Amino acid sequence: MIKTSSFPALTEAAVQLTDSQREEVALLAEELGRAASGALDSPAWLAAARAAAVRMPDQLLTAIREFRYDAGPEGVLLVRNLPIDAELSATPTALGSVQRTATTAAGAIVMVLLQLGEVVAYRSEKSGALVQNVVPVAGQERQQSNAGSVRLQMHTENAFHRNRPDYLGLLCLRTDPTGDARLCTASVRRALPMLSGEARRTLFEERFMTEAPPSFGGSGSVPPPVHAILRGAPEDPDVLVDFNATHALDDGARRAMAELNAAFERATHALDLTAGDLAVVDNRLVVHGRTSYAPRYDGTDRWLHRVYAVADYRRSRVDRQDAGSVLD
Ligand SMILES: O=C(O)CCC(=O)C(=O)O
Ligand SMILES: [Fe+2]
Repeated sequence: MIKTSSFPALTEAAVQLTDSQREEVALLAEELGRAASGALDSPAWLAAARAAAVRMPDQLLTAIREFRYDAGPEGVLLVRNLPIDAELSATPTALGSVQRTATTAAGAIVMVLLQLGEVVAYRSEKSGALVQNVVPVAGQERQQSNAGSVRLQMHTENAFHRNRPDYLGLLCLRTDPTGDARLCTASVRRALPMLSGEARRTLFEERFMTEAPPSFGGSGSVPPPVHAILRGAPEDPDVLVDFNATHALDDGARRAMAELNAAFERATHALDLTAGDLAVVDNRLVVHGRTSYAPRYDGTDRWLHRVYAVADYRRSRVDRQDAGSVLD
C-alpha cells in the first residue's frame, strides 16, 4: 500500500481566482439559478449556461482555452476559489445521488466544463444527471466506484464506452474532514518515458479488453472486443485503461500492463481538494483514482460534484437519443 504522502502535490496549471473574480462567477451562477426555473438538465437551462460561461473572468477563460489547446505534461487544470453555496446542506448519503437544481456550485462547474466542450451524462450512470455527487455511501466501502472508500484504482473514466468523456471536472463542495481522501492523477506523458521499449510496443497492440459495469447495456455501450491501451502518436499517445476493469489477453500484455501501472504510480500526484477547488482532468491523457479513507456517513463527509464534457459533440450524436445530453 502506497502512502499518500509519497505522492507529490500538483502545483502546475493552477488558477487561483481572486475574491472579486470568485464573486463574478458567483453572480453568473446565481443568475443561472433563476434560468429555466433552475432545471439544470433542461435544454433551456443549458442554453443559458452556455451564454453565461463566455462571461466568466478573462483570466479564467484564457486558462481554460490554453488547457483545451494543450493539457500540458500533467493533463490537469486546477481552478481554486470557485464559489460554493454559503448554506451547504449535509453531504448526501444515498447511492447514486445527483444535483438536479442549479445551485451556485453546480452552475460554476457546468460553466467551466462548457468552455471545454459540451456537457454530457450516461443514462445508466447516476440516472443520467449532468451534475453528479461523488460521496461515500455506507455499505459500498469495498466497491471500485466513487461511493467506495477503499483505494480506487487508477482508471480512464468510462473506459469501456466508445464515447467516453474527453474531460471530467471534480469540484469540491465539502473538504474531507479526515484529510485522507485524495484525488490521484497520473499523466501518460509522464509515464511513457519510464516504460521499456517492449512494454510500449505491447501497449500499442490490441491485446486488452475492458469490461463495462453491469449497469451499462445496449448497443451504444458495447465495447470493442479488444483494444490497445496506448493509441495515436507513438511519442505522445492517448491512454485507455482501467486497472480494475481492463484485462490483458496474454502474459506479455499482462507484464506490459503491470509495468504501466508501476509507471503511473511513480507519476501520480495526489490532490488534496478543499471546498472551492475544481480539478479538470483530460481523460485522454490522464488516469485518475482516489486514496483510501474512513468516511463517517454523518453528513460531514467529503463531497464533490462531477461533470463530464466531450470535445466533439457531433461524434457522440449516435449515442444521444433525441439529440439530448444523455448518452446510452
Ligand atoms: O473521489 C475522487 O476523488 C475520484 C472519484 C472518481 O474517480 C470519479 O468520481 O470519477
Ligand atoms: Fe473516475
